[in-house]
Amino acid sequence: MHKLILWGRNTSVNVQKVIWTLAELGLDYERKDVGGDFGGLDSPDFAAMNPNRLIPVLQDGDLSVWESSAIVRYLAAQYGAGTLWPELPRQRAQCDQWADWYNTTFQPTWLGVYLALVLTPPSRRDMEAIRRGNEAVNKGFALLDGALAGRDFLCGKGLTYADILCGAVLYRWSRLDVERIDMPNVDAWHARLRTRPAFVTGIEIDFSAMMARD
Ligand SMILES: N[C@@H](CCC(=O)N[C@@H](CS)C(=O)NCC(=O)O)C(=O)O
Repeated sequence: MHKLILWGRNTSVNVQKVIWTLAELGLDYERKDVGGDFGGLDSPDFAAMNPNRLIPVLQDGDLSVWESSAIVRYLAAQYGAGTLWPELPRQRAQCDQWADWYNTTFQPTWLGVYLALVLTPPSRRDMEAIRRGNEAVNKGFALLDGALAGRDFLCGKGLTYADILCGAVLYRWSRLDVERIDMPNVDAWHARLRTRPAFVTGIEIDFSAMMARD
């Protein structure tokens, strides 16, 4: 069987979603460090795989896929039918609802706060904008907390691609100095995810070197 190749540095949360998925599925793959200080996104070869010139990119034989959600869904559908990829369209609709909400609403919200905090030196931070952004993030966490009441995972009893797409932020967010709401169901979900070796190896990657300093 040909080897899967994942392009992207492991400090990118979008790459981490794919690393976590590959590990959950027990797939053998090679990861190539590109992006950030590694560079490599401007080469013609990379553009041929991803004309949008961002990471992650997955190669599976002659197939190249970019956009982390598309990659996670592809891997789940191709290699995780019945587990990460629920069989029934009505179950997948629930997963897609969370996946699309995460992509269109939640990630842009938390990423704004993250970039304003982590990639901005302390003396140049706009703390009022950070506070307002964090309020919106907490509304997202409140939504997740309500959805997780009485269930182990977002779409039922087992881990699906919805948990991977929405849960990849949890480690990063837990390391930031921000005001949090009380969210016992999200905390329990996070604790549950932390029992999975694939989560720990894929997601809990120190990013302190990326923090901007004065
Ligand atoms: N929506 C895209 C976003 C991809 C993206 O913004 N990737 C960032 C890393 S998280 C990137 O390639 N940045 C340039 C770099 O790392 O050099 C996805 O989910 O894959």
